[in-house]
Amino acid sequence: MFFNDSQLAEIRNLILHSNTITVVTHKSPDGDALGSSLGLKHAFMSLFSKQISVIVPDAFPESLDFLPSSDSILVFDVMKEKATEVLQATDLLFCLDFNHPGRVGDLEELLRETASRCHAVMIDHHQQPEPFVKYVGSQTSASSTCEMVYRFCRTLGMQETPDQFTATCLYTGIMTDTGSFRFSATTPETHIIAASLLKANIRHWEIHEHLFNQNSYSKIQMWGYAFMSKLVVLPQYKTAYISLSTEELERYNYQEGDLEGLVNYALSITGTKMGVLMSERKGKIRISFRSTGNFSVNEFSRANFEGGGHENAAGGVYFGKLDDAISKLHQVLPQYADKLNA
Ligand SMILES: [Mn+2]
Repeated sequence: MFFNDSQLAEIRNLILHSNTITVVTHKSPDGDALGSSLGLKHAFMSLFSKQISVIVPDAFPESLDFLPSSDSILVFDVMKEKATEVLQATDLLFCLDFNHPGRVGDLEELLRETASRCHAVMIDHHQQPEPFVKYVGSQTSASSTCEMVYRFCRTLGMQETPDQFTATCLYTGIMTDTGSFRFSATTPETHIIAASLLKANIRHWEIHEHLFNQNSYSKIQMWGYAFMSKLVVLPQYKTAYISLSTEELERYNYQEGDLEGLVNYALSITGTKMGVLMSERKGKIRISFRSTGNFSVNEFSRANFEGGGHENAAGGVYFGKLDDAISKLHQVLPQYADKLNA
């Protein structure tokens, strides 16, 4: 367990005596971010009859609309006033699926303020946590934050098989963050937890359907275009990358989440050790890194693209033009040639 017994006792006490509990998760929230946040919300409802507010920095993909109570989420970008009001009234804050205040975008200042003013708990599985809260629940080996939230709630008295709403949320995050149970962080324990969640009679095939079988025609066309015209393979560095400009995204009617998973195809090319996806958003370049084996994209992104994450999956950013971001990638790769070819 990522909290010791005395921390757990303190946190339980805080939950019991708090009037306003709020969950915040990271920017561009994914299945694990939303699943853990809404999962905690539903679990606390059953366990303590407590209402939790969930705040996300910006919009989430429509494919996650099916999550129970997703309509109650406050999106900071478009509901600044209400979200600020809630955070200012918060006396217990949960930070889920991120470990650095820089991961919440425009919400950062307000988050730092709230975290320093009230009691705050982090539950997260990314590398190198920054201890900006008192209770740092970090386990970098965990498959997902949802798996951690499951174990956390179990210590608070949750049944092995929780209610259907909680189970749906937690299953979604475990499934998406493990790449449908195939990434190396998937353990026997992960499967045991998933099995316990399935016993709540959740409709797991529908979850899969929502997440992976709802592609728009324009998205599939964009992926085809990316593969045909925008995929660059650099065999000398065992690296493949895809870059997409705002103009290209708009040409294919880009919707939030449309690029989810695309980077894995760059990595899937035989002989490739690192896959990179760069996309131009509002004047900055958002970057996804994936790797296999012992090449750490966490370190690579931290050193060159102001990001980080996991050893084999990380995010980054470049402030400038897309062409310059590509040049920077070409420029730094030679320093990593040995590691990439090891
Ligand atoms: Mn996660």
